[in-house]
Amino acid sequence: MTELNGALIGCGFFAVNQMHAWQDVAGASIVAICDRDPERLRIVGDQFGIGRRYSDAAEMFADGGFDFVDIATTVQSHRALVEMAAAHKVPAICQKPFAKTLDDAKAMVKVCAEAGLPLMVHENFRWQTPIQAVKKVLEAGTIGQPFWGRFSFRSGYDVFSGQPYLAEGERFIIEDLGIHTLDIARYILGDVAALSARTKRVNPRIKGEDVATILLDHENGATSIVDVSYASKLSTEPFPETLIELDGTEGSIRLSQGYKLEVTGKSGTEVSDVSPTLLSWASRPWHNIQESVYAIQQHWAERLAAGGETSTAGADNLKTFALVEAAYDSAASGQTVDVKAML
Ligand code: NAD
Ligand code: 89Y
Repeated sequence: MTELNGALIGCGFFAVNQMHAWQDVAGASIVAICDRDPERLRIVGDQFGIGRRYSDAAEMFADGGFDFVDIATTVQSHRALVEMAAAHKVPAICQKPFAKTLDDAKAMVKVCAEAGLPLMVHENFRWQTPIQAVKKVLEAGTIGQPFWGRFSFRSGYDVFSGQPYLAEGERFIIEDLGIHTLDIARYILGDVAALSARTKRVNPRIKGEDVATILLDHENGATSIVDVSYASKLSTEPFPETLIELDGTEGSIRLSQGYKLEVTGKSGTEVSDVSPTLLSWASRPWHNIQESVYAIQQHWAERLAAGGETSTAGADNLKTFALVEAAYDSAASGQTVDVKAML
C-alpha cells in the first residue's frame, strides 16, 4: 500500500488516541501537526516525534505536503477547518460532533462534494468490536427481522476531569455521547423517520442535560429506545459500554455489561465474549473506544487509497446529526419531530 501522509489539527485530550492509532495504521502516518496552544503542540510533537509543527492551520495548509487532514479540535472550529481543507483540495476527517448546527453540517458536506473530496466524520463507536459483533449476528439473519431495540449508555464516570468543556455547554449528553448511541441505533436498525425525546439535568455542577430518553421510529417499521445518562450510580461502572437489546421475529440479541453477547435463535442460545482488544498503547476502561479509533482510521486509509465512500462519510453523518437536533427540538417542545423533513 502507498504511504499516505496526514496532518492533524488539534493536539488535545482525544487527539493523543488518534496519534497512537495513526502509528498502528497500515498505509498512513502523520507528518505535520497543528495546535494554537503551544504547550499542547510541544507535548504531542515530542511524544510522537513530529517535526513539522504549526500554531496556525492556514499556514500549515499553505505549506502543504500532506494527502489528508485529521481535524481533532472541538466543534467550534470544525466548519472553518473543513472549508479550509476543501479550499486546498485536501480530503478531511472531522471529529464529532460534526458541526454546531445541521445547516453548518450540510454546508460542510456540500463544499467537499463540490470539490470532489472525501470527507469522513470520526464517528468511531460503530467500529467498536462489540457493536460490530451485534451487526454481524443481525446480518446473518439468526434473529429474523428485528422489530424492537434498546441502545443504552448509562454511567456515572467522571468525564469532566479530562474534558472540562463538557460541563460548560448549554447542551451536553445528547450532543457529546448520545450522538454515538444514536449513530449505533441507525447503524443497527436503519434510518429514522421520527423521534421524541425527554431530557433532564441531574448533576447540579454542569450546565447541560446529563440524562436523555429518546424514542425512535425507524423507516423499516422497527421501534427503538436510545437512553443515555452520566448520572447513573451503578454497582459496577460500565463506562464506556453501549448495551444493546434487540428482539426479532426469530430470536433476540442481548449485549450486556462485561461485553457478553447472548444470541437466541431457532436452535437455542449462544453466549460469547465480544471484549475489545487491549491495544499496546490503550488503557482500561477506554480501550473499547481506543480500539475503534484505530479501526476507523485504518478504514479511512484503505478507502482513501482504493477509492470509495467511508462508512461514516459526511453525507451519512447528516442523518445522525439530524437525530441530535431533533432530540433537542423534541425535548424543548414535547412534540414528536419529523426527522426526514430536516434532511
Ligand atoms: P481538547 O479541548 O482537549 O483539544 C482540542 C485542541 O484543539 C486544543 O488543544 C485546542 O488548542 C485545539 N484547537 C482548537 N481550535 C483550534 C484551531 N482552530 N486551530 C488549531 N488548534 C485548535 O478537546 P478534546 O477533548 O480532545 O476533544 C476534541 C474533539 O474530540 C471534540 O469534538 C470531542 O467531542 C471529540 N471526542 C471524540 C471522542 C470519540 O470517541 N470520537 C472522544 C472524546 C472526544
Ligand atoms: O466526548 C465523548 C465521546 O465522544 O466519547 C466519550 C466521551 O469522551 C465522553 O462522553
